[in-house]
Order: sequence, then structure tokens, then C-alpha cells
Amino acid sequence: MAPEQLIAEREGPVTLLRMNNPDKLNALSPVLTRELIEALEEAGADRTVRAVVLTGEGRGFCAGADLGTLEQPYRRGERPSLSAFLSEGYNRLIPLVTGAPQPVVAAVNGVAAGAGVSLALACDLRVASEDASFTAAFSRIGLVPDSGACYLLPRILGRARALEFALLSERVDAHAALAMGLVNRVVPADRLLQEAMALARRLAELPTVALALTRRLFDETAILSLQETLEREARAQDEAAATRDHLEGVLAFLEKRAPSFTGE
Ligand code: LHQ
Repeated sequence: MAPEQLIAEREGPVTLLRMNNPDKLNALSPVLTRELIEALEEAGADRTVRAVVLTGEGRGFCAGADLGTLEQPYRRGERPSLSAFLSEGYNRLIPLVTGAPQPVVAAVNGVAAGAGVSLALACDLRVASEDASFTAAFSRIGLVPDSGACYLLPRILGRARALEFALLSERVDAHAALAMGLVNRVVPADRLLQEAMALARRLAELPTVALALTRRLFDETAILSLQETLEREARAQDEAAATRDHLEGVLAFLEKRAPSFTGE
């Protein structure tokens, strides 16, 4: 069945995923969440996909959980379990981004709120349009940050800025987001996709296995001692060294030519 709320396109080695629920600023409805999970599983299983770009249609990147789905149960006085909701949805989605075998770039075209911020933070790099903005949103509805935000926010922003962002839920514009380190670069709105795709193509030419191992090491070693980190790095280095791309990188250097990496 064709996806209803996600447009998946392939441009050479890059998969472009466009969230397409624009009337709700791409809020993560159950349909969109499922379709993102399926598309990321598919990209993750395809070794010819060497980078993924995630963006939103319309004026939103992603407004977080679709609060409309809570309306009926809440009005009936029911309190469905949010932990069950998270386990089935966002807690499956986020690791598919942070653990993807290829780099994932967020092209943040508009507002990102709640789990939409978490989704952007889960990506390896964030390119924001000048029209983008960010708000934690969770505290405004009496919730705690979820979908990995409690792990990612303090690591990306530092504890003090992360707490300010999470507690106040102020709307931060693209330039302030750049100054805080929330995004990697800001570009004019009409160049966003072009810039994000160019970055993804650059990433797609790099040794894919080593890139994924680098990200995994950063995540795994965040809570380890230096000694444990040295051991993890050494083990991952054996994995990286077993790739064809490592051999190619070394030989290309010795032969004074540009390397041609294949992701193998
Ligand atoms: C929306 C949404 C939305 C539905 C805009 N849902 N329709 C939560 C609960 C359950 C399980 C566990 O996890 C979570 C995690 C979370 O993500 S909690 C955080 C959920 N997200 C929010 O609280 C954000 C709610 N949205 C907003 O605060 C604003 O819409 C933002 C700041 C994103 C944008 O503001 P504006 O630019 O002023 O746009 P707007 O408010 O006019 O929104 C445009 C439309 O989108 C509007 O519909 P309408 O029919 O009136 O045109 C909104 O109702 C709809 N929309 N976010 N999350």
C-alpha cells in the first residue's frame, strides 16, 4: 500500500523522506509514525542507501505527537498509557534514526516541537531553514521530554541550556538555534533542500561503515570511563579496519589519489 503521510524518494545513494501531514505541521500521527518506521527499516536494509534526508512538507518540520489522538479518550475521562504508546511508536522510531547504518540529515524546514525536536536531534546533522523554529513543548502540556530528548538534549546543548529549553519551552528561531548548537547550519528557506541533499551526497561518498561506527561509539561511550572507551574504540577499529573502504582509504593515500568509497 502506498504511504499516506510520507513521501519517500531516491536520488542516487540518498533516500529523501518527506513527512506529509502538513495541515497538522507533520504531527506524528500513528500513520506517519508507522510509515517512518517502515521507510527507515527499508533504507536500513538497503546497502546502496548511503545517506538519508528527513524533512517536512509545508510550514512545519514536525509538531511532535498528534494531540488529536488523545482528544476522545481524555474527554471520556480515560487516561491511556503513554508508556505503551511510546513503546509501540516513538521508541521504535528513534533507534532506527540513531542506529541507522548510514548518516541521517534533518532538513528542518519549519517548526519542530516536542517529539519533533527529538526526531531532529536524533539525526546526525541538522540543516535548518531560516524559517525553522524549535520548542520543547512537553512542559506546556505537563509532560516530560521523551523520544530520546532527555539523552540527546543535554548532550547536544549542555545541561544548563538543555534545562532552559526543556523547562521554559520557549520558541527558539533558527539563528538562536545555531548559536545554541541545536543545529549545524542555517540556510535560506529556498535553498534548504538543495543544501541538505548536497551535504547528504557528500556523506554518501564517505566510508559508510566507519561513519556509523563513529556515531555508535559516541553514543555508547557517553557513560563509560576513559579506559572502557579505549577498549570500545579498539574493538570498533577492528570492525572498521575489516571494510573494503579502509583498505581503499589507505591505498588511495599512499598512491596520492582521491579514494573511491563504496560503503562496503
Ligand atoms: C497539531 C499539532 C499537534 C495535532 C499543531 N497535534 N495538531 C505526547 C503525547 C503522547 C505520547 C507521548 O509523547 C508525546 C510527545 C510529544 O510530542 S508532546 C508535544 C506535542 N506537541 C505539542 O504540544 C505541540 C503543539 N503545537 C504547538 O504548540 C503549535 O502548533 C506550534 C508551536 C508547533 C506551532 O504553532 P503555530 O505556528 O502557531 O501553528 P498552529 O498552532 O496554528 O498549528 C497549525 C495547525 O496544526 C493547527 O490546526 P488548525 O486546524 O487550527 O489549523 C494545530 O492544531 C495543528 N497542530 N501541532 N502536535
